[in-house]
This record gives sequence, C-alpha cells and structure tokens, in this order.
Amino acid sequence: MPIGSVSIYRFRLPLQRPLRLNACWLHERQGLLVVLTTSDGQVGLGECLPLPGFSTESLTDALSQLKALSKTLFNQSVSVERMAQTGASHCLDRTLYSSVSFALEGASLALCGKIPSADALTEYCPLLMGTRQQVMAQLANLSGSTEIKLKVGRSPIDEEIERVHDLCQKTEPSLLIRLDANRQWSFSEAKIFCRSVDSRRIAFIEEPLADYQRLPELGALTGFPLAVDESLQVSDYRFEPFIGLRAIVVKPMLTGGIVRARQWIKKAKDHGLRAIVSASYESPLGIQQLAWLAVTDTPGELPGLDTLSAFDDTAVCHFKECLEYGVKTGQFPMLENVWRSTAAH
Ligand code: OSB
Ligand code: MG
Repeated sequence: MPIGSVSIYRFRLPLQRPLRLNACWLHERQGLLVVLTTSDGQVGLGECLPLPGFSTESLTDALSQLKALSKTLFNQSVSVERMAQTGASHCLDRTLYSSVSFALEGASLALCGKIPSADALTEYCPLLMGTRQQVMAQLANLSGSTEIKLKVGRSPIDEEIERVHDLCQKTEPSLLIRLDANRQWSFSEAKIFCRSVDSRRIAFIEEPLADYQRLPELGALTGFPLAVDESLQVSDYRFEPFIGLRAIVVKPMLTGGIVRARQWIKKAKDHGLRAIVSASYESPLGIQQLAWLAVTDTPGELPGLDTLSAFDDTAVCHFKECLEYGVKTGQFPMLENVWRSTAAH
C-alpha cells in the first residue's frame, strides 16, 4: 500500500530522576512521533528517539532528514510492505539515521498488521543500577526472574568486584547475572575483574573495554563470557565470532532500525550466539514494538526492556492515552505538530 501522508509530532517524556548515561545526564527524553497514513486511510505510528551520548544523530538531524524524505516516501515504488520487509534505507535508496529507520519501519510494520497495537506482553530482564544499597533494594522487589542485569563500570574496579560478589551471595545460584560496563575499563582492569568474579554466575558482560577492539584478546586470555553491544553501532563493524563471545545485544533505535536488527539477530543465531533485544529508553510505543520484535525473533530470551520504569508514571499514562486516541481519530492532543506532508496524487 502506498503512503498518503506523513505527520510528525514532537514529544517530551520526563524521567523520574536524572539518568546518568556514560558522560551525560538525561532529565527527559525528547523525540518525534511519526504518523504514516496509507492512501486508503490506515494509520501507523513510529517513534524517532535518538539517545544523547549514544546516537550519532541529534533530534534536529533526524527531523531534517524526515522532512527531506517526505517526497520520496510518496513515490509509487515505495510501499509500507516493502519498507517493513527490506528496511527503510533500502526501500528509499539512501542511508538513513538509525532513529529515522526505526520510526519508518515501526510505522510500516504496524500498518502491515505485524505489530499488534495492544501491548505484546512479555517478560524482560530486570535492570539493576546504582549504589550497593539501591541495588539490594531493587533486588528485594524482584520475583522469579532467571536472569538479571547489573550496570558496572562506574566505581573503582575493587568496588565493582565486591558489588558482584555481594549480588552472587545474596541470590540463588541458579540466577545468572548479565553485566554491562559500557566500555569503561582499561584492558588490565577488565582482566582483573574477569579473573576475580565467578564466571559460572555470569551470563555475559557487555562491552567491558574502552579499547573495544581488544575484546577477542580478553576472551582468549580469560574465557570469560562476553557480549557486544556498542560495537554494532559502528557502521563498518566487521562481525567475527571469537572465544568467549556469547551474545549480541541489539538496540534497534541505535543500530540501524528494526529490519537491520532482525538481520543481526539472524546472524547471531547462525553462529550459535544469543541475541538480546534491548531498549534505549524509548516511550511506551517504542517499547511495545521492541517487545513484539523480542517475542517474534528471540523467543526464549529475556529482552532488555526494563527502561520504562525510569519515566514519570503519570506522563507515561498520558502518553499511552494520547496514542490510543490518536490512532482512532488522527489527533494527538498534548503533542506538538511540527510537520505534515501529503501525496500530490
Ligand atoms: O548499554 O545496554 C546498554 C540503555 C540505554 C543505553 C545503553 C544501554 C541501555 C540498557 C538497556 O542497558 C537495558 C538493557 O539492555 O537491559
Ligand atoms: Mg550495553
């Protein structure tokens, strides 16, 4: 089905408290809701939400690209089916920002009836972060998860080792821990860490090394279970399995959109690796689309979608209501309309 019109709305979602992401502090998420209407009047929603400190593009970059695209979107050769199948970059024959692909593909998949509009109910991997006390408090609220994820890499290495020991001791031996150091360690710090932690309790550690190209060397030296995450964002990243590599963590908002993410997932499986769908602090719309992807392409894995709890609850509820009303009426109250374009024919 061809596209009849494109509308873009700007939104803000406040976080409950400032969130530290690598070098920057985030107070709210700002993004774009992209509304595609097909020529027969069906509405599909997608979200464009670059993550400061991680995405290469800014929101302004993404909006300019979306505006520049709208003529191409109305070409007769473009259909939501093709976009959902081959990816937005391929279908529109140009290199798109990751967040732009995510939005166009999310809206197209919804229009093709692939992504259900109700919550794709799924369990996710609980995300623990903060001080030792905060982590223990978060742990007390959990029930029955088979894996949890702990952010490391922010305190001196001995303290991080202590935190992990502590967590191992306070939990059942059957519970596996995913760790994530977001490239904060030197090779020698990572080596000390891998040799001091009981690897039988660790599912994998995501990207421990600042010098990330040395990950295979760390695997060969320690045999510690490892995962790649940020590496998938590098456009010329040449994926090669290596000793120790267990999993690929895929963040569709950052790594080229939903269709590209599906290719990464397939590649991981072909190499006998785990593939984990993971969030980049999307709105409830993006999370629902990621949950659909996880249920469809990585059944049996707990996706890393424990990020909605970082937002203000009331704002999340309002946003959900606004989406529901908008799909029915084409109006999105509380959102600022910043662009609208309609096919000439
Ligand atoms: O490094 O995995 C990360 C969220 C935003 C940016 C980077 C990361 C994350 C997460 C998401 O950790 C939650 C998860 O993967 O479980
Ligand atoms: Mg990570």
